[in-house]
Amino acid sequence: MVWRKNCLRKFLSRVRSFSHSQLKRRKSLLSRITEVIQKCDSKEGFYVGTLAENHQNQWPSEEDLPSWRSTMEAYYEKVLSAGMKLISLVALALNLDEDFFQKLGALNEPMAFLRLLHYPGDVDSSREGVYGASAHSDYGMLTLLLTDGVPGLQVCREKSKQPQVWEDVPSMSGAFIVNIGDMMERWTNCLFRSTMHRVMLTGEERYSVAFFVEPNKDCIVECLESCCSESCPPRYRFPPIRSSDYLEERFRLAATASAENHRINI
Ligand SMILES: O=C(O)CCC(=O)C(=O)O
Repeated sequence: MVWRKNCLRKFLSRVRSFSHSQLKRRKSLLSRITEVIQKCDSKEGFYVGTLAENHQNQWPSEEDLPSWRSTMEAYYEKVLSAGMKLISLVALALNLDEDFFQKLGALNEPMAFLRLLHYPGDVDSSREGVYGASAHSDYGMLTLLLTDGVPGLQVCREKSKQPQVWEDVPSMSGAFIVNIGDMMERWTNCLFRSTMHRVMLTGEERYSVAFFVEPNKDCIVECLESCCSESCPPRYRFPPIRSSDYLEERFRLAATASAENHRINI
């Protein structure tokens, strides 16, 4: 998916401006944390949740970063609308109506969120287990990822095979990288596989912006009829689940794993 390059370049410079405004505070925090934690992801992120009326987003002040909030909100709306179009294409590819996921109620109040990411260039990546972002797949329907062109992102096409083979993802100026998420994998009974990916540290500072399209919280995610047959029955490991229950469980597991790593390495 290709957008006007200039527009995306300008947007990334606004993302950097926030990161720089936080630099002093972050540097002292990061050096304290990396003294005690050996094995961790070194990414730093600013999250923007849904823009619905009662959202709990916290923004830098207008005085510190003029028009920053409005830039992020405009980006959020535009990328959400691009994401919805992509989801219509997924529906068509599955021989469903293009508004299938809308009719299902998956997209009337999507729990989409934006993650502005910074990977520091000065983290010692020689130790085993230190990544920009360790291997994972995204949880939702799909993710639109914008990067600043600095390498580091890798994908593993055959995620269940061992040993895993990782390929660099080349960056294309003005284009988004689109990753399928785990809920889409459940819906499609693995016809659309979620993308296992990670970010390696290269010694060069890197910025990226991930936009996660997650379905409405009450939506039930279950194998679509058009994606199963006698020869391809619904996978037993994918029973129907409410979208927000699924997300909560994944966030809980991620937090537990991260706490485990910290305990082991302190
Ligand atoms: O920074 C990137 O290129 C990937 C980000 C990512 O994988 C994530 O936020 O889940």
